[in-house]
Order: sequence, then C-alpha cells, then structure tokens
Amino acid sequence: MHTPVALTIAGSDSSAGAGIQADLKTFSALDVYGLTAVTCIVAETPGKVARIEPVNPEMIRAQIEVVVKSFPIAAIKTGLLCRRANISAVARSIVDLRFRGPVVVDPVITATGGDPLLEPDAIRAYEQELFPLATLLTPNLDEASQLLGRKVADREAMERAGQELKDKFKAAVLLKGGHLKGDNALDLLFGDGRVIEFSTPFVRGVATHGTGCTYSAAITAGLAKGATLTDAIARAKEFVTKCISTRLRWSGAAGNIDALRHSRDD
Ligand code: PXL
Repeated sequence: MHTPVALTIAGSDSSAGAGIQADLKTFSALDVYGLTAVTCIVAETPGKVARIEPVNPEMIRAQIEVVVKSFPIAAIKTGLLCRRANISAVARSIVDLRFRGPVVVDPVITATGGDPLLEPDAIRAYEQELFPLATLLTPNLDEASQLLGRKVADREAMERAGQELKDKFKAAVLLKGGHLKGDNALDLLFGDGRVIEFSTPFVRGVATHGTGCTYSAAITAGLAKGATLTDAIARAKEFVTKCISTRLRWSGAAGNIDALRHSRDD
C-alpha cells in the first residue's frame, strides 16, 4: 500500500497549533503524507494575533502547481486564505490543474480569540469562486452567521442554516456547533439524504486553539485514504476530541499555554 498524499493550502501559525502546522501534524498522526502551499504568515500566540502578512498570489499558484504536477494528491484542504486575491488564486489553480479529488474548504474568517484573519471583502470571493469547487464546507457557528448575515445560535437555527448553505453552494456542509452551550459538541452534516449528527462530550478547561484546522485536516486525511464522507467525519471528530482531552500545558511568562496534542495513540 502506498501512503496517501494530501495537500493543505493554508496560513502559517507561529504558535503552531493551527494553520498548516496543525494540518501537517494531523496528517502525520493519521499516516497521510502532507504537502503545503502557504497563503500567509501569521505571527501569533494562542489567543492573540500580532501580525499577518499575505503571500503573493503568484507564489501561491506556483506552490500548488509544482506539487499537483508531481505528487499523486488524493485530497486537498483549504484553510486561512487571508485575502480576496489569494482565494481567487487558489480557486483558479484547482480549476486550471483539473484536480478531481475531494476538496475540503474550511472557511476561516476569525481566530478563536476573536481576531480577524480574513479581509472583509474576501467573503464574496469565497462564495463565488471557491465554495462551488468544494466537496465539503466546514463552517463553525460564527462563520455560518457571517455567511448568512444572521445569528446562528441554536439547534433549530443550525438545521435551517446548514440546509441553506448546502443549497446555495451545492456542496456538503458540516456545521460545527462546538460553541453552543451544552454538555456535547454537536455537529450536523448536510449531505446526500438526511442530516447526520456527530456528537462528543464537551471537553472543559482547555484553552483550545486550532481545533477547526485539526478537524478539517483529519477529515481530509480520511478522504485521502478513501473513507466515505460520513466515516471520515466520525473518525476526525474522535481524533480532534482526543487531541483536546490529552492537551499539553506549559506555564510561560504570560501564564499557562495549552496546545492540542496531535497524536493518535492507538
Ligand atoms: O484557527 C484558525 C486559524 C487558521 N489558520 C491560521 C491561524 C488560525 C488562528 O489563529 O493562525 C494560520
């Protein structure tokens, strides 16, 4: 058996818990060989973004082109794309290179700490150029709220929002309800047929950073291995829950720092 290959097109997080660093750690833990195309560089610690610098769209296209032309890429994931021109560059590359495998689009808009990561005028480019190429969109409640222009804050609103996003963009939608109040982290998949629920007990007391990146990377790894969408999501949800519950912790100059532990242990 050859090791499956996946490509992440995302930003670099200097604290290494999110972005391409989280994606690569996740791919490695799940026995998938990860390739990267860096879209921007973020200087941050968990919870505070200090500076973001976008990579030139031509450079993004070059990174994608060389790897797509040389490796047998089984699945692609996109994460933080930073600005409109970069989203267009990524969408055009996927079309021009005729990539036919699954494309997981994590529509990153803000960091967990609330800092903006995407330029506001970039949402239109997401909707018009990239979402139509997606196999799966993985918005959290904040992202769904921004995409729909209304608050999505409870289970009923999630049902309506997921269906609407699926119909609008003709892609399966995994709406992540992790930020809902409750004892479980509930996600809903709007794919072919009925809505499927994924639920795990909410892990308390961990300052999480990079859970969305890790989750979508783990789904991408599953798809690269040939799993169905439902199985890939179920296993990815277990993986991300384990990364949170086995978290690392250090006490640094500015207080405690938590980080997901990206390993599989089984
Ligand atoms: O978690 C969202 C995210 C995605 N990508 C990069 C990030 C962050 C959050 O800080 O830095 C590169």
